[in-house]
Amino acid sequence: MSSLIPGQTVAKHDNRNSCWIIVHGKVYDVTDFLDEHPGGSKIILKYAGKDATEAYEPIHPPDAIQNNLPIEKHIGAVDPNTVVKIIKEVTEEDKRRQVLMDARPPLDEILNLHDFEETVLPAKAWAYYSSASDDEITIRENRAAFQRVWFRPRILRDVTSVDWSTTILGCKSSLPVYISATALGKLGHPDGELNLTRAAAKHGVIQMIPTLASCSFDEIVDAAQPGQYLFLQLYVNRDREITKKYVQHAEKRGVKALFITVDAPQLGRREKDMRMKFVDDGAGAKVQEGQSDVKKDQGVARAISSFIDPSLSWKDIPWFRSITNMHIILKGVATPEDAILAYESGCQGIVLSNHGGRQLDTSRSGLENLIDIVAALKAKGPWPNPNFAVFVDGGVRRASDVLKAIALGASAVGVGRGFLYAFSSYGQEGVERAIEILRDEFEMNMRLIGARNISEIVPEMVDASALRSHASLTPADNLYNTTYQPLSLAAFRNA
Ligand code: 173
Repeated sequence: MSSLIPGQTVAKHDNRNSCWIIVHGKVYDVTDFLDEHPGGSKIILKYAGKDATEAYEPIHPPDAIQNNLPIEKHIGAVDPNTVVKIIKEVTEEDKRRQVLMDARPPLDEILNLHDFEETVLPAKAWAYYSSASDDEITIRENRAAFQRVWFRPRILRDVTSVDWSTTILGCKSSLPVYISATALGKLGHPDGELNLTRAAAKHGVIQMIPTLASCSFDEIVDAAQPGQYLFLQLYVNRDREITKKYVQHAEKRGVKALFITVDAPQLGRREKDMRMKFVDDGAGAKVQEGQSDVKKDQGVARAISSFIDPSLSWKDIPWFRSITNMHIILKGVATPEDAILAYESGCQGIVLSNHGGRQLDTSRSGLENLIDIVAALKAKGPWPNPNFAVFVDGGVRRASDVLKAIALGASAVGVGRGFLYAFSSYGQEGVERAIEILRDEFEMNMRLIGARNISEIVPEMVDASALRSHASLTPADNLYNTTYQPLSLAAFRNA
């Protein structure tokens, strides 16, 4: 066994010509990697010769450095007794957050999913999570679309007992809702995605694990209870061997379905997130000074997404089928043409999604696309089709939103940000509270529309005639509008 490296030795490698950093107790020589770092070299140099774990952790998959840095650059384990503890400076932003955390409403006063969105989040997390692409038209349309669908409730049906549980891709679920994948959970809460795993276990909800989780895949699966159902969201790597290993490992560990993201060959420009770079303490400040080594047009997400393969195509689907027996679902389908291609290529389902408004701005909502897509699928095969599921996500905050999607043909609905905000502000308990709120809303709404179980929610229970009318007037969505922060223009200096 090689001996431990003294912190003093590491500290000598504190510059561009020789740059070592410590991450999770291991020493790495990143000198040759400096110029390749997607987030720029300045941010690494800030930690040259020091422990970078705290800065590294929330925005890198845990094994990123082991997997990407050549093995000869792995110097060894540091002697923990010799590392100068970096006392994290308490910033104004940390103080602001603490004040907000202390002033949070108690959980029992949180009455709906919007309540979780009041910005208790660190500014960086909020910018990354809440942002959407370009003018953020689609993210707002995702909510507005639900408001253009109206209920046609049925009465006098003895709704003493109502049951909103269902089966999603063969997996029992206490809600017709699954937790959709969102990246970088530790930006919002130190336990990251594990908050979701633990809450999902307690309440019989299915979690979709993101490829770019802050926790490692195995940490998440290890935190799950025996028999707990998990899905996996997949970003496909340019190196297919990496993807193959990842997918097969997931299958071995019991994941039931693979949701391949197909709407992100390049990440959308999320300007709130990009602007955050300019106020960041590290790399961002340097950008302001006009240094060129940080790619200015990158927010957090773009900086870590360079492995995603834009050449992914329909030709790859048989390959996925050949490497796994998991259900294969395409996440990010928006047209009947592609829905039919997915069906004919042997997938087990699709998610009608615009990636929470974070990809192609002014793309239509999943809910609106559902109408044409269901019509096209009906013309092709049995409906509902037990072998082909149609999911919707984007803008879901209420059980009534979910019921509308189900009435129009969705099997279940994904909620991403709603749960993300819940754990960012309140940890696991927040997620549990969010699930309870949805459960209460399902109970009430099912009774009020006259459906005793999911199969009684039928198209006739909604009037979607206004859904296609993007100009129709709807009452203002006050809760959403209150937490929505308008985009802003570039800031003047010292103005
Ligand atoms: O929407 C996203 O931010 C996202 O999907 C993503 C993609 C790559 C890296 C991080 C997040």
